[in-house]
Amino acid sequence: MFCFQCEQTAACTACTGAAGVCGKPFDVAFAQDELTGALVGLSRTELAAGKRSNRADQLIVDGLFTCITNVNFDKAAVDAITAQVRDEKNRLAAEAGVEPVEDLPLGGVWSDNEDIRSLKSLILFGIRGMAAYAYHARVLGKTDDAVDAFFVKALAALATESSVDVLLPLTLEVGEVNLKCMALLDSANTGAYGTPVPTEVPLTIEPGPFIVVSGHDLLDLQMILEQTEGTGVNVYTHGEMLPAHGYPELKKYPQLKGNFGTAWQNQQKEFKDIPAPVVFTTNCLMPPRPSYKDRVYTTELVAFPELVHIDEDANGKKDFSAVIKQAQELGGYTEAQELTGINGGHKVTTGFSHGAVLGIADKIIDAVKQGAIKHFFVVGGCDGARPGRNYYTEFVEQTPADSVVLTVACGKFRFNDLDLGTIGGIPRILDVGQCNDAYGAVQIATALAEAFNCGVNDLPLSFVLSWYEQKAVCVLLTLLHLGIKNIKLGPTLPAFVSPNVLNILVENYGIGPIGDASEDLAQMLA
Ligand code: SF4
Ligand code: SF3
Repeated sequence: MFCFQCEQTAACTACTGAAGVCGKPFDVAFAQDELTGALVGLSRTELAAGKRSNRADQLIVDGLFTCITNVNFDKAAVDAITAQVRDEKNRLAAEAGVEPVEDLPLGGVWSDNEDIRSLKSLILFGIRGMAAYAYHARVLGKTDDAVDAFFVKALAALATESSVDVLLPLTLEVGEVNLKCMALLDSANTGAYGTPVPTEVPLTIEPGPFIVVSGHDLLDLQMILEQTEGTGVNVYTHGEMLPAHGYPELKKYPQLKGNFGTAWQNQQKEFKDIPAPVVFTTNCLMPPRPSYKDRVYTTELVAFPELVHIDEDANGKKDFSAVIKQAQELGGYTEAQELTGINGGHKVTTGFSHGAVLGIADKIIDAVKQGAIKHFFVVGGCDGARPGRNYYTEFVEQTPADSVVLTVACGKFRFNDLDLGTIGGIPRILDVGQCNDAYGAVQIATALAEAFNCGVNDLPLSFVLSWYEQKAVCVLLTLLHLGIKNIKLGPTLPAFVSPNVLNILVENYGIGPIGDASEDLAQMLA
């Protein structure tokens, strides 16, 4: 196998053995390459036919999302999508009277000249990330033709383009289109569930049966909340589901009690002993240990052999009664469990969406004018297992008292339980939401720049990002597309960025690796 798409790739180079560091076996890695190659064949056939189909749009989103790290470990599930992709390709070709284009063997991409391989990887991994966002918008009934058309263009380019001059602008176009895609998801989420409001989320688990819901998909959480009503079963978010607490249409359910656990990499330890089932709606699923395997459920594109997978029926509804029944049988705790975050805090806050923050924009702008707020930091991105990630806790702890930290994605669990106080009633840590809510962080930054009549790069604002999987790749490309300079990235730089491509990023955008937290901070404040 060959896979180097995530931050924990073996020896910071590539996973090439019998299984990846994430636990993905070689046969699943091959199946995912085959699926991706089939998506390229489908896309090229659509271009030859001069038309797309809804079915193909859906399959492309599904196929790309399936290959994201920690989503799908089930070869049969991957192969089933590949078969549907090929069927749709042949159907489309026959309908249009063109020859179906052959699938692309991905081995050729992995063994290409390192700069071409690097740019194609940025494009492929970026659109995989973007597909996850398109998927969540799609389940809420929202699509954007420009986004779906771009998947086709980018996939086809993996086979047809081989020059830096074409691939480099296409890489930045991933960022441009991903901005549209994040905006689409933002409107889908706020349209369905309202504009998030600042919300305090307890970390205490109350007595009685409960379910833990992980991942990014708010529709799944909504269905679980509807189905647990009146059952006596409480619901706790986990990982990237935490920001759900801020949405009015989700927080209205009294059984949505709080958040359990921290970021994904701690799940094998955290899930081991809980008397409750866990539902994974997206990444990041780790191979479940035998001690809790019978309590883990998957849905959507998440799959792992032998775990119970909950599929939707013809009306798009899912039946979570097996999960609810198991929660009742396990019974939960008999006494309240006062759990804490990584730093010992008993609660966290979320819901500082762009809608909520821009609602108090006057207050923030006044605080800046009066010198009460001197600097903003966006500290966001994925968490992960590498020890160097303590950087992000140290960094946030050391930010000065006259600064505000905006955060998105699961990396926040390194510091979101810290009590850094408030500035004129504004909390110093503002959780904007999930990784896709990087869109909200961008909206906030743009509004600040407008208020001060300057560019985003002229603001006292610094970006400190952590990455793990492919959604971080598309978000990073969006920030580069917006011309944001001097981003610090860690804990390591992606293995798929070649020295020449890195040089381009450094020269044009001043992007650089994280170093020592206090030195980096001093440099940003200078
Ligand atoms: Fe390795 Fe990451 Fe690929 Fe898993 S997703 S096989 S850890 S590079
Ligand atoms: Fe986390 Fe897996 Fe990336 Fe949406 S849940 S950010 S790592």
